[in-house]
Amino acid sequence: MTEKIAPIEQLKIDSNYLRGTIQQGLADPITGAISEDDNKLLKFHGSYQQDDRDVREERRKQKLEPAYSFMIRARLAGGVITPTQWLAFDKIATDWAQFGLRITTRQTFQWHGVRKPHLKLSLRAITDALASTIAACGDVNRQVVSASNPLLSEHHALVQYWAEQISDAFLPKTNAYAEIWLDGEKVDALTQGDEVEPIYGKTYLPRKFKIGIAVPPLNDVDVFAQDIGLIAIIEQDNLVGFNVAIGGGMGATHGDDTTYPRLGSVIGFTTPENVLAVAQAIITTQRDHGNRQERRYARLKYTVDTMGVESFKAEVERRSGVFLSAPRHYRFEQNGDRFGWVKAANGRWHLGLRIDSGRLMDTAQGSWLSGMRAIAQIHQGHFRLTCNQNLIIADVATRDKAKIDELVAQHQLDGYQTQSGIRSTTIACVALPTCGLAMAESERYAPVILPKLEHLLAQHGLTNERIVFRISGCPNGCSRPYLGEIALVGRALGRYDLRLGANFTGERLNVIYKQNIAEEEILSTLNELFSRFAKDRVDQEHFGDFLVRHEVIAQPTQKLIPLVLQSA
Ligand code: SRM
Ligand code: SF4
Repeated sequence: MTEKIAPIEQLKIDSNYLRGTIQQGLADPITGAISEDDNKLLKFHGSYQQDDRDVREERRKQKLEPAYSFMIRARLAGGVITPTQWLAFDKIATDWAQFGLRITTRQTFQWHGVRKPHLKLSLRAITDALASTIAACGDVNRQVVSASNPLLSEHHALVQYWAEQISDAFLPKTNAYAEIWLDGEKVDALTQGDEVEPIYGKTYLPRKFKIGIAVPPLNDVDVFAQDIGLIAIIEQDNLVGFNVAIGGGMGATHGDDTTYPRLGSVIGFTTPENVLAVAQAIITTQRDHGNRQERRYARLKYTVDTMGVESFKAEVERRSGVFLSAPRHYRFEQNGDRFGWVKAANGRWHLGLRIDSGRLMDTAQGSWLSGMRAIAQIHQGHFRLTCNQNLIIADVATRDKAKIDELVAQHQLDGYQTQSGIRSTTIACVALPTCGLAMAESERYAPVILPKLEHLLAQHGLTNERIVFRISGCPNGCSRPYLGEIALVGRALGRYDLRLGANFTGERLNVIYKQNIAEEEILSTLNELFSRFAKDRVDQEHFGDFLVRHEVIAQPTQKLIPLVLQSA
């Protein structure tokens, strides 16, 4: 007997290529919401219905419907945007959204709190700015993330080219997007040709799918957290190809050991010319072998573990006709961002700015929205969003640096100059009040816990120590917490699992050190470990490595990189 498919699979089949009744739902003035089924389909268009959880209970008592609104996510391959796009996005944030602009952990913008009547207007404004939101969420390949900064060297520019090629190659082909949001107008990159989905078919993929490209020595995309991680291999100053890692992913469920974070397995090397064929073979293998009965096992990582890495690789080679040769040597040095001015090979400048949890709003701590608007009005180059929720003002001529510096200082965007080591690496996911899955605070907890950690670190002379710190409001892991040297993963309001021991380069997962603890215990536990670290570390040893060497935590079980490569 064949197993029953998950309800969402039937919904996709019945949706007429992602149309459902979204259009009718948008036109219904009685409610601020759309139907549950349409909300599932809406994700494929790059938006989620949410409600303000801060007022949920109060509204329930008053017998009001929840305060519905929509989150919108842009699709920006490699996170590159122009000043004109910046100004258009800023206008959407100012006119129709509630919490400014938000840079995500996948190098794009989100807008939160957009009301139903403004949803179509916002998506239209995004496409008018020559961007889109298609397939920014949903069971499809999302935008491809890629190493910052695209203009730093010729290799970075080439890698950006490949990120765009791959991102475009796996866009859905349905006309539904143009029909619903653009009144049927054809927009070339969005609606190419006939309405068939040659790669996805009617049921698209079993689950979300993510691709990222890193350029060593910087693992700023967390390449081993991607369904497909591509590691650019540069030999004799040429981009000769990519090592291919498959089956990375972070999401897990508390108390369910059958779900787990996993680092990508490196299965081989391919040349740039073959990378699209290899990616397509991986995607279609997942399409055909991924679990469509149990959604919690539907990510590529479970398909890879069910089939076995070797069989999966053989299937990819068979489908693509490409032989994957032995992985080439590479070495990562860190997985966070760099800050301040960096001069590129072509003499142009790039300024890396740190943003608390990627949230761009005007607050007492900095006028991020108006400051960046003023910069976008005069900037001649590009902007680049990073996977660590930060921002690069890219491609600046030497003569324009002083003006940018002046605006940065004027709007208090210069915190990067004085930040502590731990602050420079911190990522916190959105969580409350918009995320429907949050169990604890994250973005709003970061400014509470960080000064306390900074205080402890200062007492041990560790203010400048860069320790990768991640907070997530639930185990889904949107801040990639399983790659934090220190991580807090939400269990309930005010309670977190404390995880320790990932490494500084994003190549080792951490493990749970203490479960379900509150702030006092988090701080006292870390205080003791910081004290030991300050006294007993050797040379430049990182915190996570120290904890493993001293067996404070067990050696994590999954070692992803064949040792032969690490020591090569
Ligand atoms: Fe995520 C779901 C926010 C990156 C793993 N994520 C969600 C939702 C949409 C909640 C929902 O399903 O109702 C969150 C919306 C919150 C809000 O109010 O905005 C959400 N995820 C985010 C963002 C905005 C976090 C951030 O602080 O920046 C990131 C948007 C990225 C983007 O631009 O596309 C974000 N999410 C990630 C990452 C990190 C990454 O991809 O590098 C992960 C871990 C990697 C992975 O996919 O394994 C991640 N998000 C999840 C999961 C768990 C998936 C799984 O395999 O179990 C969920 C839940 C789900 O899919 O059912 C989820
Ligand atoms: Fe929401 Fe959980 Fe993702 Fe945080 S990790 S944004 S709480 S789904």
